[in-house]
Amino acid sequence: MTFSGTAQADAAFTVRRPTHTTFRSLMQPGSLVRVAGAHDALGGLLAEKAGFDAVWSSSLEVSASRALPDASLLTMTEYLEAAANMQKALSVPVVADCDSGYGNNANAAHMVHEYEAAGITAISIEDKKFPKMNSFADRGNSLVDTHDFCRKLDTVKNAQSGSDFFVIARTEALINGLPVTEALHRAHAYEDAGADAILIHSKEKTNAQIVDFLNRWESKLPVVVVPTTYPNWPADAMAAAGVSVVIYANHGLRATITGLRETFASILNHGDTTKLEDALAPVRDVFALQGLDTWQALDS
Ligand code: SPV
Ligand code: MG
Repeated sequence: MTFSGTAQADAAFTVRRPTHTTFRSLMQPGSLVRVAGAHDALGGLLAEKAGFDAVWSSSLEVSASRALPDASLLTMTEYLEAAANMQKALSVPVVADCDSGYGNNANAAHMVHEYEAAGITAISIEDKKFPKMNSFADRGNSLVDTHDFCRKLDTVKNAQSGSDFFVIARTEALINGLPVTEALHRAHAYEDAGADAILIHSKEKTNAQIVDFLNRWESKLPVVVVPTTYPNWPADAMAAAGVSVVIYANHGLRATITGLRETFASILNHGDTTKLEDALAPVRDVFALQGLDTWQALDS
């Protein structure tokens, strides 16, 4: 095909990365922002196409995708690469799970510079000591002193260059068996230190602890929840209870594990793939997710 030089032809020969919204722009009073966990661009894209407002670059998922525990084994650079690769493919914002900030205050400041430069508009840091362990692991974490975490938050907020960058302060007080009063005390202190939202995490089997927290939360600062162990809480009820952001942190990963296990077992057990074909995404579907037509047009 010869290049015609018209505006129409230009459009046909263009591939552009999507431009993405900021996480802060999603925060509207009274509305619930729904976020899905992922560990790569394809998982993030499927969440976006399903209608999620944002994607959580989960430390559990990213480390599991390397078949490693979520225990500060990967470096900041490796987590950043995963988050940045997701953001490059998406129009919705990525919320990067930055664990405890990858070290001391200096590490956390450097982290902000790097994440912001990579186009990430929201991060979460938690009040665990480095190295951290996943919140649901039997051998848990110790928390940093409230004052020390406030200094880290203050450092992080002062390290950002744009006003849009959004910092979620996550308290693990309930995870560590401390009472709701301690979680509230920490959350209010983190607000005073400059946090843009509070993530209150719990490993209880019901939402009772979180509802108690919300009822006693004397602030307009958005509250973020991660209902992994208390799944029985519909989104509209969550919003009515005062939740601003819900993160379904690892459901994509767990569905992938189930799907791959069943698929691989079926192939070996049946001797061929006929039992699976109807349930599998066609290769054309893979091509569509890759944007193959648009890329092929560049050299056609
Ligand atoms: C993650 O998805 O990595 C989280 C949530 O931080 S949790 O696994 O519950 O700690
Ligand atoms: Mg995590």
